[in-house]
Amino acid sequence: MSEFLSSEQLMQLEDKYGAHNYHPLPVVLAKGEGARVWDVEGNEYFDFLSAYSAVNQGHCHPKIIKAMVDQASKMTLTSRAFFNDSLGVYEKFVTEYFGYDKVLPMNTGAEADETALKLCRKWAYMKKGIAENEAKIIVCDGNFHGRTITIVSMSTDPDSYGGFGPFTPGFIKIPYNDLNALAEALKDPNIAGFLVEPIQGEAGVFVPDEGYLAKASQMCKDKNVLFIADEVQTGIARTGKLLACDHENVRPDILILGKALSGGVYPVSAVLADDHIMLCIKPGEHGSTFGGNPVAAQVAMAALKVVTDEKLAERAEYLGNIFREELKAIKSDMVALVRGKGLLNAIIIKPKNGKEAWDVCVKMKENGVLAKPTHGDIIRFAPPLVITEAELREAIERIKKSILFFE
Ligand code: IF1
Repeated sequence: MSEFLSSEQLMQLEDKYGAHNYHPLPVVLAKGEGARVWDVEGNEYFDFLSAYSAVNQGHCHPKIIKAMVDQASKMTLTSRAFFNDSLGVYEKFVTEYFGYDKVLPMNTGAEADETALKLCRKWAYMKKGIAENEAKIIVCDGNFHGRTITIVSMSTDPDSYGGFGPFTPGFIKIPYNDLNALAEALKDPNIAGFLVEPIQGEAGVFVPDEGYLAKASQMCKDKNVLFIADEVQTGIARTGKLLACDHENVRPDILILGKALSGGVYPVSAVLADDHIMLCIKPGEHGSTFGGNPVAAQVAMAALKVVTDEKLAERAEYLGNIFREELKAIKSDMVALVRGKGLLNAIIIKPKNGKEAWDVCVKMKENGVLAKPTHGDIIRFAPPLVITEAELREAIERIKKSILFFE
């Protein structure tokens, strides 16, 4: 094999040797720094996906990389059979950072969601007094929480669940952003929890009505039902606050974090809750070989310090307003709708002359902006939060040019 493989050759390798569970944009990335990435041929792009909001702190943030390299050269993994000298320090840091009694460390978002579901069920039996195996958890149509069997059992997207049955029982599906449906579902005394994304990401950055989260959380409290927020994608400054729930001063009973908890450097996820909930899980009842490992602990602390030090929430708020304003001003009937919060945004593309969101993304790629369509007609825009205003404005010009190309 030659030393340098072209984009074409690398794409062929993935096609030939990798499972076909993705359909990527035809760009092969080799390097990243801040809001910019480069393909193997050296072409430069603005990254407007940020690995689905994992890279909020920017690609290869030097402080996060240093934390990882320093720790990796000392000790990488002990398992939880033994203590390690990073975990407790991280647990103190992360619980104080988000304001909870306890954290349960995992690796991926899906694992953290699964953990939250198990914790909620355990609490239902130990504390709420629901009869064994009768607990139900309310979820929303259009949700995305990951890819495991139990998680796809909650999904209403046939691409996610189709062909993967039989499914895990115990979930009640209601429409998102519908408080009447929630009130109706909450009448069942066997409801243990309500699992919700503060903004639905996969559904195309669907922002619920103002007041939805606050009212939903209060309704859960009234019924002694746990309000469980999946902030895997919306959390860690993405929407202009540390958590998307902060926009409505909602404090979830169980908080689920992933992705940018590590700045996209390493798989780090977490479930946070207070003692009366978290201590329902006892030794031996849940865990993970890699969860809470020393590298993850050091990386997450560094990643969260960057969020504070570089005021990433404030940046997301400020830059997001510019971004939506400028995109709404594009004079093209292909732009049917612009929506989002902070730097988590999307546009709905109305097809024109047979050209749709995919074609716009291919054109944007040619013009140096990377984003990915979802559901055929939606393009998500989520640059790293460290993007400068000048970079953002340059990227907006490229996005405009790409859309106007089809006029
Ligand atoms: C893929 C979408 C984003 C998530 C929320 C849990 C997880 C995710 C709210 C699971 C993951 C991802 C995974 C990624 C695509 C992606 C995604 F398009 F599907 F909806 F971000 F927008 N909760 N989201 O958004 O986290 O186990 O992956 O660490 O390729 O599946 P994970």
